[in-house]
Amino acid sequence: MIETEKIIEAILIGDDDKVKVLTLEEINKGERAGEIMREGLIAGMTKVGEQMEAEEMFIPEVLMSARAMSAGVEVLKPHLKTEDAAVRGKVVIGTVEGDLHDIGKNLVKMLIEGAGFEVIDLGTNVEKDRFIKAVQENNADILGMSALLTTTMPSMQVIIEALKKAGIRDQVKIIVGGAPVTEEYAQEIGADAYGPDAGSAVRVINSIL
Ligand code: B1M
Repeated sequence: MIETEKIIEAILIGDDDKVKVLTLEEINKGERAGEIMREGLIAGMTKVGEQMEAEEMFIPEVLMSARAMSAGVEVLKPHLKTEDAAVRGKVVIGTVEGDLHDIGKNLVKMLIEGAGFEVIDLGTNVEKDRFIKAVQENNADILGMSALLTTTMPSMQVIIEALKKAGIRDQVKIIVGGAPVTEEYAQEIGADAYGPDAGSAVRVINSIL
């Protein structure tokens, strides 16, 4: 059984070394990487979010927790990758303008790469022209956009409209995700797909290509 409470606690106090050690212990015990991710690391960040909302945690502590989670993700990375190494398509991905959240986007990127796609990661705070340029220059099959703030979600629609204006909307499939994004919202703004989490994002990409 995964020692979820210990991992969650280590994330809450932002102890990256401890998260690394605990994650490794679970792997060595034979626990599945995806489950350690969900029940330990993501559950830890969910608690961080709750405490942030209740003003029991503040930005510097949240950043330490984020760093601790990333330390665990690094341990899990090789175990999450599949053996499918053939390049199956090109994916341009980024977090939209005004938004600096990248933990979820990085997880999605990691799993997409693991599924055999080439990923061009534009990072965070990506404004529309950079998305459009990257789609054009790389002749991308998929454009993935992440947003974690209700205030930055509308950028996704702005980018889709800009792709239409540039005449390249139909050349690329668009998937959107991030905590405030929903299936309904994805449809409303004209995206092709919505990914509620990293695992589903890979499944959805496979199904829309
Ligand atoms: Co921020 N933050 N934050 N934050 N932060 C949230 C999002 C918030 C919900 C916290 C809260 O109040 N409860 C809240 C947003 C409220 C809202 O808009 N409704 C919030 C706020 C308000 C803010 C600031 C405005 C705070 C301030 O300054 N006053 C500020 C904004 C900065 C900015 O972006 N301009 C801010 C800053 C930060 C930090 C920098 C401190 C840090 C980010 C560090 C980093 O990313 N490098 C941070 C963090 C860590 C969080 C919480 C606690 C955790 C986010 C996270 O990493 N979750 C978050 C609360 C929460 O979500 N519980 C919060 C773990 C991650 C694995 O999940 O990102 O949801 P998630 O990704 C999932 C899915 O959503 C999906 O798959 C992923 C894996 O399963 N997914 C996709 C994501 N992208 C996808 C793309 C896809 C498909 C699926 O296709 C392309």
